Amino acid sequence: MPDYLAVDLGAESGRVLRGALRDDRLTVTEVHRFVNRPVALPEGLHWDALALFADLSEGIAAAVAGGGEPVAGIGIDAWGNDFGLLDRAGHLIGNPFHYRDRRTVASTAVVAARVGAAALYRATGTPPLPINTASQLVAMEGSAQLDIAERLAMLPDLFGYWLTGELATEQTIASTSQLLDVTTRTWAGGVIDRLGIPRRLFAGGVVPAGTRVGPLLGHPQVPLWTVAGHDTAAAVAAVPATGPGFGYISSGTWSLVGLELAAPVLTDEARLAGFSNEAGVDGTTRFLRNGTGLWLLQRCRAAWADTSYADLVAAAAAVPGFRSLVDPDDPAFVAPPDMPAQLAAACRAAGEPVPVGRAALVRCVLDSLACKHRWTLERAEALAGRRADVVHVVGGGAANPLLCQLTADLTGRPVLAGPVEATAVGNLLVQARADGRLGTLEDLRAVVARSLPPRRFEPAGGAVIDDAYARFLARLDAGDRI
Ligand code: LFR
Repeated sequence: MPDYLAVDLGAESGRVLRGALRDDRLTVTEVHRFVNRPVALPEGLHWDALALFADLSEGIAAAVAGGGEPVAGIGIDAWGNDFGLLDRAGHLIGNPFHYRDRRTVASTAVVAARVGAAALYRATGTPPLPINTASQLVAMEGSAQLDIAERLAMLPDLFGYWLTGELATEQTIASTSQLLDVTTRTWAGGVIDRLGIPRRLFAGGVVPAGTRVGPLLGHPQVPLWTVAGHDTAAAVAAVPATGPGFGYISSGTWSLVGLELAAPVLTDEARLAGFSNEAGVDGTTRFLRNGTGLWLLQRCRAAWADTSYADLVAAAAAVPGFRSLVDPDDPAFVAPPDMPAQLAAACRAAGEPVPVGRAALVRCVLDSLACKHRWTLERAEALAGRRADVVHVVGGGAANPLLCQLTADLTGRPVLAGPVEATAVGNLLVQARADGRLGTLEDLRAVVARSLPPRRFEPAGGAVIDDAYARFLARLDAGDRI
């Protein structure tokens, strides 16, 4: 029985993992891990695409040469929105920008104004967000780079192109652009024209997850498959749900909180509440809101340098909860130079007690995230007219027991936590299915539930929780309070 390789790129690190599917159980082993270090240049914040490619290539070479079962495929997933531009010779033009680069602060409103906010949402299912590919391309208007660009490659597709020489644009990652038609899942030509973005960039069309792209240049016996190229789509495909009535939180740098639906919700209410209708595998819609997640904790840990997540979370569990609450989506948290100081400043400005010490700050972050998880889940339910009986937490946050317990307490639903490696698991299982070894999405999820059973957290409930949530609501922008 052959194995599969997943390249899983996250904002903090990248990994190459090997997946073995035997007797309907998946075993995942990490082969190679590397840091993802964004680079700030005077003209903007970039991803180091060449370093990422060198690292992932090294991981693939080690996995293919490493003995054991032959490798029958490889798939790449990454965060959304970001892209490289290729010139007419197929060469990368400049360094891909990071979605946190500030150049889109003004262009996001321009995008909405050119198409009309409501029309744009009905066409693409995506609300105006500065991270969107559309906002980035409009910010590049008139640049020499855009002038000579012939094709746009979303990041996982760019790496796939470098591995195989073939450029295929995968549907789930394309749906993070705000340029994909939410109904037909093909490029939204009308929107692209209204935005003044050159149509030629999108000439190649879009293919679904599970398409064979071609053999790897360095390893001709190994094919590249499109998987769910968007990490969140891969993670949601790997939710070990046993029935339809579930909510999910893909919890990492971001908290993606939402529901899986058969059709998009394109109402003005959904748009104004900031919900996206992202493409999932098999025609599903990921109706979710893109919220700030463990980024707050990641930047605190980076500032403190000498500590581990496990120690910080254990310390936070030992201090009193719900003392200080902030809105994780406060724009001041997007890219502050000093996150602990920014959190303290936000508490001070809101009249909340300023957390003293690391444990209290981490507690403030996790309490606030759990409150925002509840707000987002309830909004999703109200907008979609569907209730979730359980909440699946997948991704790095599933390894954070305090965050999972708080999320159960706040949402009042059982939380089923795991797998932590959901993105890689989704990536691997989409390949195995494309290779003819699995059937429906439910079959994929049953494999996950069998192989990596989730940990259950029961909600506690009580007056403390209700009071905390009422205080949290007062911290939100007036338009967001419900
Ligand atoms: C999560 C994620 C989110 C996307 C954000 C930025 O890793 O892919 O879905 O909104 O990163 O691209």
